[in-house]
Amino acid sequence: MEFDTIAAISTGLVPGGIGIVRVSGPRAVAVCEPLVRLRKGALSGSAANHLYYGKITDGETVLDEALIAVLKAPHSYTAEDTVELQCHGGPYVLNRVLEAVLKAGARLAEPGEFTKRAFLNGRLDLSEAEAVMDLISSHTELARETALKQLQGAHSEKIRAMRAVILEKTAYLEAALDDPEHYELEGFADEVSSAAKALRDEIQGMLRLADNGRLLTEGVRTAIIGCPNVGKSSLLNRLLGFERAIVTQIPGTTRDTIEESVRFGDLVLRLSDTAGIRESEDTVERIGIGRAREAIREAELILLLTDGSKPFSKDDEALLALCGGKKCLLLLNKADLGLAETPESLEKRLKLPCFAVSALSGSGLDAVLEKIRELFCLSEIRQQPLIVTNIRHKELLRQAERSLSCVLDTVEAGAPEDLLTIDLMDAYRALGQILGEEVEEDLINEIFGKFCMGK
Ligand SMILES: Nc1nc2c(ncn2[C@@H]2O[C@H](COP(=O)(O)OP(=O)(O)OP(=O)(O)O)[C@@H](O)[C@H]2O)c(=O)[nH]1
Ligand SMILES: [Mg+2]
Repeated sequence: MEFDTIAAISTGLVPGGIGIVRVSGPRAVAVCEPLVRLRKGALSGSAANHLYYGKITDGETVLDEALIAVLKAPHSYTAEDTVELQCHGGPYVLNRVLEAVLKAGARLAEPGEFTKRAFLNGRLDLSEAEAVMDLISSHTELARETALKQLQGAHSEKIRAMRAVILEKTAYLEAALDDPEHYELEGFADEVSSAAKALRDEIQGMLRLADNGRLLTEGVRTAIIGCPNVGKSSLLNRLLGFERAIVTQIPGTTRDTIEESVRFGDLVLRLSDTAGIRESEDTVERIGIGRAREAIREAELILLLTDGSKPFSKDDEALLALCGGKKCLLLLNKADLGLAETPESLEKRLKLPCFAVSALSGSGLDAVLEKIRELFCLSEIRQQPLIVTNIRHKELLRQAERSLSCVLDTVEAGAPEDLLTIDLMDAYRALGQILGEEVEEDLINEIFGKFCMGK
């Protein structure tokens, strides 16, 4: 495939020590040649994979001093000839250098286009290329680890291994159907069935962890809810470690939903502190209460807070009913004032995990965080060699799972063997699309379009 030569600023557009203008394509060296003044010789005569010190010029004007890296295909990020101009990291300087490069004949790269080239040139498969974006946007150790494993091909390897099994079975089936004299089909359906079952189990395992994996890389959407004045905003502030929300002794203090993210080691919570829920005449408060209900709907975890120094009330009970079907923890706050009921007795009665806490002193909160880790299988996930976080991959895994289920049904029903190959090939194709095989161009453009500029 023949491409044109593209350029972009590959580092962030904020002042920094260095900033890089990357130029990639068959004419990368030719485009940069007239702009670069080395101490000795010309850029075209320079050795590959070396760094050179030189000046970047635009006509007579010296724009910057830079280190210039010349990388020759296929040993570069894009697998094409690449020149990296490592300039001073000021947005204005970098823009001037980029302009000069464009004037010299390069085209401005689209977002993600360098990575797209790496994919189209076969250096990365699609799953690996997508991992680049995940790595750039990772905020947690788990997200970073997962993205890097994916980038290094762990996912692709597993998918390829699964496809190899499917292909082998399909090939035998096809051959046997074509040439029944030389290939034995007797008992083969059972063999296909056990292979399909093993693959389906593996995929189901991946999907199960995928849901939790996403929560842990993006953060668990957590709503703090409760009646007015029970200490919701105090809890938010305590978890954040600073006074984010206003706390007063007046019920109805919080009117709007407040959202903040906080990290405890590997656990990331996207907390929303909500207005205390009660019947209210006050218009602003009523709107706030509506938002609190919405926060419950969107939450993946609910921390239902009560004033533990008072008995569990009818109002608390009504709120608990709102949380039906969600992961929910009951926190008996203000434990420092003495508890009206023990967490153990409430836990038995309400059948949900209860904790005595104090937003004032912070006591009891470590146990709550530990419980959340347990609820979302954090330690189990950490031990997994592989977690699928990409939504596109998940959908394709689901498709493959469905096709394999059809294979099992066909064998079960004793239907003719040629029906098996259709579903086997569907599963094969769905898995292939994770790697970028048989993927439509539009989809490729959409995937890379989500990348940042210069990547
Ligand atoms: N003793 C004690 N007081 C607390 C604790 N947590 C909160 N309070 C007090 O309870 C009152 C209400 O606290 P907030 O955090 O504003 O309660 P809230 O649930 O956000 O209230 P609304 O926003 O009005 O619904 C304040 O006077 C806090 O100082 C606690 O753990 N122990
Ligand atoms: Mg509040």
